[in-house]
Amino acid sequence: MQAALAIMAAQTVMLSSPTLFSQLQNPNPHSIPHSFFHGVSLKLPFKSQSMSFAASAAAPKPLTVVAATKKAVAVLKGTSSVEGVVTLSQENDGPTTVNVRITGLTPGPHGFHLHEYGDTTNGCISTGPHFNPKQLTHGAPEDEVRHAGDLGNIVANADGVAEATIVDNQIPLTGPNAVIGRALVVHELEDDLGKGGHELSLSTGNAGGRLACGTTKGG
Ligand SMILES: [Cu+2]
Ligand SMILES: [Zn+2]
Repeated sequence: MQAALAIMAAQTVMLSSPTLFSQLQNPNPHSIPHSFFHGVSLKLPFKSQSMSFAASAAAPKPLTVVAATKKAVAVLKGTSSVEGVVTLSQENDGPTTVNVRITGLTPGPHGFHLHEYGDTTNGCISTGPHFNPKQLTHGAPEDEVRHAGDLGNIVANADGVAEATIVDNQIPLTGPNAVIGRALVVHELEDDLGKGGHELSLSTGNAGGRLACGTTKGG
């Protein structure tokens, strides 16, 4: 088992490194450092991070063998003509980048949130409240006190098209608070970001009805 893993890892390193690959093509077998495979085979630990270190040490350039990018997508639909596609991606433990394109909106700002449930059985109402694992009140994306799902507003242009790129630290695609299997929702009205003084400001931002929603699915 250990040997098999080491061979697999060595193959990964070989395939990922043009220099090593060309060395393997070289008819002169002495051009391959003998110690190289021994070093990898014997020292390679099972943790992928250490593998990255071992690979970097053996190769002339840093490798991206273990740079894990997680992706997800949500297709938003509703009862009106509002629809859209949202893609999410996260590299390792970094922030999540959310790319939004929604059409059919009235021009201007619309609340945009990640809601708790991926359930759309009874339309967007089934997606429940804003995703809120820390049990805080509603706020702006840049606020300390906010729901994790508070992504602020997206703004539709005169053609009713809203395009945005949101980078956020509270909606990871892995781990205990991963947002796969939840839902993205676009609202009728502007989200007041908790500051509107309305009775709904601290729960929903008083953003009105749910125009379209879609479950976040891992890719
Ligand atoms: Cu919402
Ligand atoms: Zn909220």
